[in-house]
Amino acid sequence: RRVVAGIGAAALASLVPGRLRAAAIKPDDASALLVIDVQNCFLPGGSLAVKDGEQVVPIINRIAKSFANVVITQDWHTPGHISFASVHSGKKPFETIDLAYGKQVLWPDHCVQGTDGAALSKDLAIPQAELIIRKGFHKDVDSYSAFTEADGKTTTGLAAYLKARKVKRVFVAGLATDFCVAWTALDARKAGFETSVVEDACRGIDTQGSLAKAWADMAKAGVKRIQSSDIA
Ligand code: VGL
Ligand code: ZN
Repeated sequence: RRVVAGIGAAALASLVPGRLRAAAIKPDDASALLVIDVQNCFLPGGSLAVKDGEQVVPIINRIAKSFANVVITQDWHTPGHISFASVHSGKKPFETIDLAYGKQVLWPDHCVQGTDGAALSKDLAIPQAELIIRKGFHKDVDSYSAFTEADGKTTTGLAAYLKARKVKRVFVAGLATDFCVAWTALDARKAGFETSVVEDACRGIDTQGSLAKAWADMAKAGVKRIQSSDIA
């Protein structure tokens, strides 16, 4: 005889910690999906390829069908951008430097304006997307976030756009979890949006503990961590 009687296997499974399924989320007209930096440079063969980055594309295409409002971002750097290791003598990619606005991770050259590497993945299929927002186009300032540049004050206009469209909730997906996705989600909270990151619709770079730190910072800021299967 089983120890636990009178409870079905499915109900029992739902009691196992970590197995609790969130109630299905149905995006409404006040919800927007932010699709972050699904660009060739961050995909296999790209100059700053994120491991398994291509796996987010079909997931994003699927969940995007549930959203009336979709905003896509593009990292969009000048040649010789300050975030490129190649412009700092003696520095290599993934090292850091101190800039006027704070600590900056240095990257391989990537997402240079107008190049094929900066183009959105040709497999991204979100025809109803309403806005493509470009960021990181000031040569001396980086911008991981889709809302505010790394100087902490120059805005991209995205918060004002979303508020004008009466958006209250944002869902963030794309590349990379620990940089542009996380910074976008944190700024979304600062701007007063209910914010969820769709974990399996993102992949991370994970340099010097950045992925764990990003999830900790997001949890502290009240960003919800959800899965694509939670979205109806
Ligand atoms: C990103 C590093 C440099 C990102 C952009 O999209 O997460 N990461 N530029
Ligand atoms: Zn960049």
